[in-house]
Amino acid sequence: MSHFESIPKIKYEGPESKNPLAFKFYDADRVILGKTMREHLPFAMAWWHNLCAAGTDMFGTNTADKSFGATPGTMEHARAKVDAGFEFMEKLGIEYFCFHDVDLVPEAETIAETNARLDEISDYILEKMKATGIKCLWGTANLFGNPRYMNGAGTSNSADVFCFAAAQIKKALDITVKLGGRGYVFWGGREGYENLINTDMKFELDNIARLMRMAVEYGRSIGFEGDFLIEPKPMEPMKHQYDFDTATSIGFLRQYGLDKDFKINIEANHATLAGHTFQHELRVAAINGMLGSIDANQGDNLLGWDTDEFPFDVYETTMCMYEVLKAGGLRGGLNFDAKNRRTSNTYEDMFYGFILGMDTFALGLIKAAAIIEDGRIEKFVEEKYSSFKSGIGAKIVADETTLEELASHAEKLGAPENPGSGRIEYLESIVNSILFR
Ligand code: XUL
Ligand code: CO
Repeated sequence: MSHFESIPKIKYEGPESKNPLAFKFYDADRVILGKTMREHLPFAMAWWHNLCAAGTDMFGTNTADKSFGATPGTMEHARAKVDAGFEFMEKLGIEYFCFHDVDLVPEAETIAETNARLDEISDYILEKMKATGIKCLWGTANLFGNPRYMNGAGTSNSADVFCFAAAQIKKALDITVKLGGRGYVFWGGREGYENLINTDMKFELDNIARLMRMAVEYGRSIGFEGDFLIEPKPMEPMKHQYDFDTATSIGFLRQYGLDKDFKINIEANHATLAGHTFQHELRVAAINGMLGSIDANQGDNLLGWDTDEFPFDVYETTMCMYEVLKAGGLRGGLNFDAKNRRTSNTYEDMFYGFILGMDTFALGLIKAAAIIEDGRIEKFVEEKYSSFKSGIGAKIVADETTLEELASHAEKLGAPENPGSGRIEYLESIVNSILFR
């Protein structure tokens, strides 16, 4: 049975096409810098936004119908979501999906019953994966929705709640391994605090590190070879989230000896909430060898929360793909952690969202490759630091000098040297001339 009968397979028709159900820029087999677009852009569908969320917000209930012909809260509905999800991904040529445990099945009264449901649905998903070639990018456990997690999961004050979290992680890892997932994500849902007045920050951080260490030990013991990933976010739902940004998360991982098993999953809208650009977060991860995966979405400059919009800002995706290309590609993929606006409430809108997002990243890839091929920006940056290529600069970089030698070098120079223009406006105009040619 088809859930999206009126929607054809989405094809590439080129920038001139006026067909709303066609790609204008995403041409899967087109080769860019030696790899196809499909290889550069391992797109994934987020089970939660696409198949579960139906428009409920703080002020009102669902506007969209995600029942897919079944009664929500039943296993029949869980299976219908699998059918709809695979049909959706096939029609768009999306090759990966990501899930939380409770996106797949309704949570039951007991852990044993929930786990039995997860076994059943993952069998069904596996069948679909075999039939279509679609793969699992990453799995995770939802450790924030249930009221038991109101004070956190790995950072909860309750040892019993900590054990519930462990049980969910264990099962989510089982399912991720069963489905061949490339990664396992820890987004610290309620791992943070509302107020330091009632919080033992050091205790909470030590504890969540313990939970992650046990997850790594268990995961490796059942044959999980992929990356564990932290997905940083500075705020929301907690006022302060411990995994504030990439630098903070890397510091945490190194402090607790978890950095060999973990990488970072960078979400565009989380970067901007942290007061960074998306590009900044990618660069920090890349230079630390921690660039794992991307949650592809976009925030809103006027709103201070996580709006999870489908990306349409080509400048942003260009700078993202510039970082990804320079880092040698992604280990993970590009998961559209994005949802339709509440007012875009039809099945067609679900497709329009992905077409927009995929085209925006395809354009970003094309333009980032063009910036690299153009070479002027990279050449400028290279030359900016050229004083370190010879003379005293080369000695500094080779660690072959002392503070005394540098001081006497400076004394001989007399007046301080002008370090040279940063040429920001010139460089920005190069980006524009490549974007809009
Ligand atoms: C929340 C968020 C999550 C994670 C997975 O802001 O991004 O959906 O991606 O738990
Ligand atoms: Co996310």
